[in-house]
Amino acid sequence: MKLIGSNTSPYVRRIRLLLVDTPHDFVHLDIYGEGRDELRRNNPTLKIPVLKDGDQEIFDSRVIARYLGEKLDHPPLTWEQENQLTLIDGANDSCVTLLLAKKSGLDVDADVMFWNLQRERIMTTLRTLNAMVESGQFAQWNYPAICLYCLVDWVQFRELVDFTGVESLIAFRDQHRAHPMVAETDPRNA
Ligand SMILES: N[C@@H](CCC(=O)N[C@@H](CS)C(=O)NCC(=O)O)C(=O)O
Repeated sequence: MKLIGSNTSPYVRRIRLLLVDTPHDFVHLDIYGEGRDELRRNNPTLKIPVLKDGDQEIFDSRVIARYLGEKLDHPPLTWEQENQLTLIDGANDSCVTLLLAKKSGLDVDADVMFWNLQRERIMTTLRTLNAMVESGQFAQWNYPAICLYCLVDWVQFRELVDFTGVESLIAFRDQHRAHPMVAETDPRNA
């Protein structure tokens, strides 16, 4: 099995943590630089992660997780867990949008509808996730918890969000630093 991604992407990190006990090759690509041709060859959506298992190619972390879940005999996610992933992905997608806009030299703090919508979504989803953490819904180190960890740690690393009022997310992150492969996949070491 081969996982194509980058060593900073939170979407890739979640699959690396899911594959912790599964032998695989990890290929890091600089998707905005010299790795872009390789990305073009591997995924027309031009996004990472991509999983290759023999002749089977799988795009999108959510589908990769479902594929691996079936292959590795993990129990399927409950509808509540699917909703947790949708909340995490909602925040994560808007944060990626803000980061790419910043890297493009745009003023993401401007009071304009597009940036306001991203910031509003990020804060409504993070507040909901913060309350879920406080009510014990992320107590187990399972796939949704892995995804939340990767989101929070990456958002803090990229300095995209003020965590005032959602500090339980930081406490959650700090509690889970010691799990296998978490330190090895830290985007700060990329
Ligand atoms: N829904 C996708 C999102 C993946 C995604 O947005 N990955 C980012 C890297 S963190 C990416 O490839 N961005 C490239 C781009 O937006 O041009 C998934 O879950 O795999």
